[in-house]
Order: sequence, then structure tokens, then C-alpha cells
Amino acid sequence: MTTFDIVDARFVAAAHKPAELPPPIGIEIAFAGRSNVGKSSLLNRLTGRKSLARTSSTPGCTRGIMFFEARARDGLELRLVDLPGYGYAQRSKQERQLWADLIENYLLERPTLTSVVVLVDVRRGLEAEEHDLLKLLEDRGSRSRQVSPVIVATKLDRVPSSQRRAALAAIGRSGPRVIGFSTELPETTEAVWHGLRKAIA
Ligand SMILES: Nc1nc2c(ncn2[C@@H]2O[C@H](COP(=O)(O)OP(=O)(O)OP(=O)(O)O)[C@@H](O)[C@H]2O)c(=O)[nH]1
Ligand SMILES: [Mg+2]
Repeated sequence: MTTFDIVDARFVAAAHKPAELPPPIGIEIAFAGRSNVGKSSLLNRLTGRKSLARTSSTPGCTRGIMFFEARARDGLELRLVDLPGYGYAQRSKQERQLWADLIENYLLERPTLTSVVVLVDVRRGLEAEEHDLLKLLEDRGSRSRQVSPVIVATKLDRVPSSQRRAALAAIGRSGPRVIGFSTELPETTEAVWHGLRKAIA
């Protein structure tokens, strides 16, 4: 049996404001990162569902915090939480502020949040926004339950295979270990699942 053995996955709720957040139940893993980095695509691969989470080549696809529930064959039940991407300039300043507040509040206060997957494009690596995000997660530890960050470098297929190892090592140099992922490389899904299982253990 592989860890990537999801027998059931379904949509639970969409929250566009704090009042719409579903009651905190179970274990939550959130997916955070720049708009268009591939959060929703990764979530679909992890659940083995083609279009559970909406994806698009146009940045700003995921609007609001989307909650999904997944159950593995070995009984593990998880909530996978798809966050709207940051760094998307096409929105009004007011809209961006409201979203930042919603996401920041979720990341800092959610009692069921156990791990946050920080996604970065393998070609860009960690930039100021990702360092801010990792710092915010560290700060959370002093207020409520600690969350373990997992860094996933996406779109690995866009780097020639001979350069992948070096690209991942370069991103990992300044912090936690980095897991490479691509929707085009099926074996990488299993690697992400391994990282997630470890992070919530
Ligand atoms: N080549 C390649 N393209 C990918 C990969 N992952 C995602 N994409 C593409 O990148 C685009 C954005 O993917 P999404 O999963 O919608 O990105 P997101 O991070 O959820 O974006 P927002 O919801 O806007 O924050 C889509 O066109 C995907 O098909 C990958 O591993 N390799
Ligand atoms: Mg998305």
C-alpha cells in the first residue's frame, strides 16, 4: 500500500470571510504560495482527482479559502485547504487587504492547522513573500499550536532533469528541506505525501 491511496475526497466549504470558515475539526494542511505557483494542481494530484480544486493558467483562480476532506485507505482523515495565491496585482488594494487579513487570521489562529505547505516555483525559489510567510508561521508558535512548514518546489518539469537536484538543493540551503513536485512527474506526488505524513506525525 502506498501513502498515496486516497479512497474518498470531497469539497467541504469555501470561506470568503471569517464567518464562513467551517468549524475547526480534525487535522488541516494548508497550501500557500504565490498566485499561479500550482497550489490547486498539487491538491488535485494529492487526492488523485482531476478537478477537485479549480485550476487555471490565469493567476488569481482560487478565490477564498477552499476546504476539502480526504480519507486514505489506512483510515487517515485530513482536511486539505487551498488558499488563494498572493502577489496577484490585478486586484484592488482594498480587496487584497481583505484577503490578506482573512488568510493571515486563518494561518495564525486556526486551532486545527497542523502543517502549511509553502509552494515556490522551482525556477524562482524562496523570495521575500515566502520568508515573510515562514516567519509568520514561526511567530504563530508562540501564540498557539505549532505548525510544521513543508516547502514544495513546483513545476519541476520546467527544469532539465540533469539540473533538478541542484535546483532543489539551492532552495533548501536557507531553511527546511525542499520536496520537488510536478504535475508531469507522477512519482513526485508520492514524495509530497511522504513529506506531509512526516509533518503531521
Ligand atoms: N508545467 C507545469 N505546469 C503546472 C504545474 N503545476 C501547475 N501548472 C500550471 O500552472 C497554472 C496554475 O496552476 P494552479 O494550480 O491553478 O495554481 P494556483 O497556485 O492554485 O493559482 P491561484 O489559485 O491563482 O493562486 C495552471 O495552468 C497549471 O496547469 C507543473 O507542475 N508543471
Ligand atoms: Mg488555486
